[in-house]
Amino acid sequence: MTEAVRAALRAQRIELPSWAFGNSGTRFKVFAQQGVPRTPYEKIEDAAQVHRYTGVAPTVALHIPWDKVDDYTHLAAFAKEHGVGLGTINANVFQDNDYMLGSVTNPDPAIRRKATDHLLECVDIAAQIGVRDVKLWFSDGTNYPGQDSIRARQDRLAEALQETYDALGDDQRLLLEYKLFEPAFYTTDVPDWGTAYAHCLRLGPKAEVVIDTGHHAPGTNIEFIVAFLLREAKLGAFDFNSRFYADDDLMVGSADPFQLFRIMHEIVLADALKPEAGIAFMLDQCHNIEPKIPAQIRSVMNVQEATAKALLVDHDALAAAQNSGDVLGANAVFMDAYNTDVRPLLAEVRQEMGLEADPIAAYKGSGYADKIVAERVGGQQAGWGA
Ligand code: RM4
Ligand code: MN
Repeated sequence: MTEAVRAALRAQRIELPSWAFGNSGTRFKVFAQQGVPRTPYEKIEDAAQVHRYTGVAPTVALHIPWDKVDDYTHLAAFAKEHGVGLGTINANVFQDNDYMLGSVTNPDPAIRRKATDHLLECVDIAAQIGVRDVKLWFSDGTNYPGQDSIRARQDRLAEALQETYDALGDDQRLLLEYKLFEPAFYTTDVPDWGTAYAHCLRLGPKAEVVIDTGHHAPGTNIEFIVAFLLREAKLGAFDFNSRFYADDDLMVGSADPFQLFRIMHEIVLADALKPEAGIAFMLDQCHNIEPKIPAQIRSVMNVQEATAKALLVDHDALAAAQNSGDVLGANAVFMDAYNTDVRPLLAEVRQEMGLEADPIAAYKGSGYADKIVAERVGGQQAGWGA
């Protein structure tokens, strides 16, 4: 049992978002930090630090156009030299003036064309570097009743998704992400998992749903959505983060570590933790007031801790209690696992992997933070919209 748990923890993979390393903030203020990357290359250097001390974060998701470069194969080679690889390509059709009334659902066909062309560009970039997943999130929606036809917007969305889907290579996937609201406040065109699921179902097997943990109404039972989509083989990926109120993008496992454990329990039950199961576990976070690299390291550790606890659930005892109607017994088995301190186990797993037991201390001791502050002077820091 213990060796199986250790092996699963060693094999776990968590993808980092390039944008977590750039400056970010709220609509009120972005607090710039010293040493922040100025180019996609520097973001990859920082992401490589997270992998170096955790050993389980070997890929970096890109956001286009924030990470636009002339030569993606060169960027991929650079990543490889730094011990990491490029991951999911994220489309961005939410920051252009043309998209005020929507991107792929815009009433203007010329704007829809421009947006869909960007999605196709993302599929092409992914193909150039041999990346499997293209992730789509749309800010599209309306602010006022009557502003546009809810139903026509679904038709336009379906059309753009179909064209993008048709461009996918055999080994590629389209990942469709939903979000309850914001920036549109009255209707959102992909507001929930049901809408994303229905579109993916029509598209076919290469289209799957992304669950961003921050994109639900307060109190939503996310593990139910996880269990349902896993059963339908339509769960493609997670965007992990934490929320207290809305799309807060705080460190995963910080607001509600118990929820993260419950999610990982469904993953373990479905044997979907291993990379071959095809679920991409990504972070989608912004670090507005805390230093970014250690915040990413902490986030990876939080996912590892929830995963370790989920792996420790005694499934035989749980099934026996469930099947005999032992409500309290079943809950006790579940809570025993959650209440286990898995930090010593994870420290041992890291040492087995040739890493230091405490990744945060190891990073702090490396001097990297001072080095980037000294070296990265001048130039334009990366951040929202950069
Ligand atoms: C969106 C969504 C996407 C992410 C952007 C930055 O709210 O979560 O996944 O790419 O933000
Ligand atoms: Mn997301």
